[in-house]
Amino acid sequence: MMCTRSSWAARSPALRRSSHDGCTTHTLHPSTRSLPGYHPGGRVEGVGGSIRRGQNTVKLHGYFRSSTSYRLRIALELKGLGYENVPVNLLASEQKGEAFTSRNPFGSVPMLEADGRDRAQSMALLEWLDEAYPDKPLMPSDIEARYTVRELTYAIATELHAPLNLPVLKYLKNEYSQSQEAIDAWYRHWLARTLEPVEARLAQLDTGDFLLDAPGLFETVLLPQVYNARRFKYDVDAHGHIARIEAACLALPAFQHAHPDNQPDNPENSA
Ligand SMILES: N[C@@H](CCC(=O)N[C@@H](CS)C(=O)NCC(=O)O)C(=O)O
Repeated sequence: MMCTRSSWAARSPALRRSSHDGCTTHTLHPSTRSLPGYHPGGRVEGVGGSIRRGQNTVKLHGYFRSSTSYRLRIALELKGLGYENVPVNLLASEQKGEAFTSRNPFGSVPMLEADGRDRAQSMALLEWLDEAYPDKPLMPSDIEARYTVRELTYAIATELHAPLNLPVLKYLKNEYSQSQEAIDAWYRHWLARTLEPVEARLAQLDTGDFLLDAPGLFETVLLPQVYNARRFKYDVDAHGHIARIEAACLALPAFQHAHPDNQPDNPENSA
């Protein structure tokens, strides 16, 4: 029999992490921010009190609409960690320039500059952040609950994000001469293929506002994908559990601060 949310709790108290809203004292004033180019050497924007390990301030090199950068912003906010935001303009292909690829050979965002290293790959980064900054963990301590979080999170990160990534969409358009209509259909096809089983699993688990009792790794990876799904006019509301978790997350300051609408490199926020 499938383990429900309530039976988990009864069998495994470790599942019930202490609740926190991920609220930090950061105040964002997007409208007062400029739209900087990629200036990796300089401080572009401070957000709240930056975390320091050793002598280094953590810097997040990202793009406001990048779902993988959005993951990192949510995680940093949930953990209450300040950071410097270094915008990388994907539309200007700054991620492919020598200044960036000499530091991150993947040529993609996010890149986290932390502890004297330039770190790439969002899932590795999320796991590293949780290990390096264990306060307000993104993962529960119970092994079965950790498995559940990973099952759902990695379905989204590996099966959903990969075929919907911008270089894939560009390749379909430029190399295979696909119309925007065909690309939109591709996008919705792959969304459904993963969001439907995720929704079914959430129903089996009888989830509430969050997968567990506070947002963690799953919500950190889910929310950016749901944001993209809505941009592509996918009917997210047909998935009741996913839509409810989305609404509960968006009500929290941590998710609001991390949202693409509130980023300094969002052109809507330039004066
Ligand atoms: N597997 C990588 C994927 C990163 C990724 O695809 N980033 C996108 C933005 S969401 C990007 O930089 N795209 C520009 C490009 O690849 O040229 C990760 O999880 O960090």
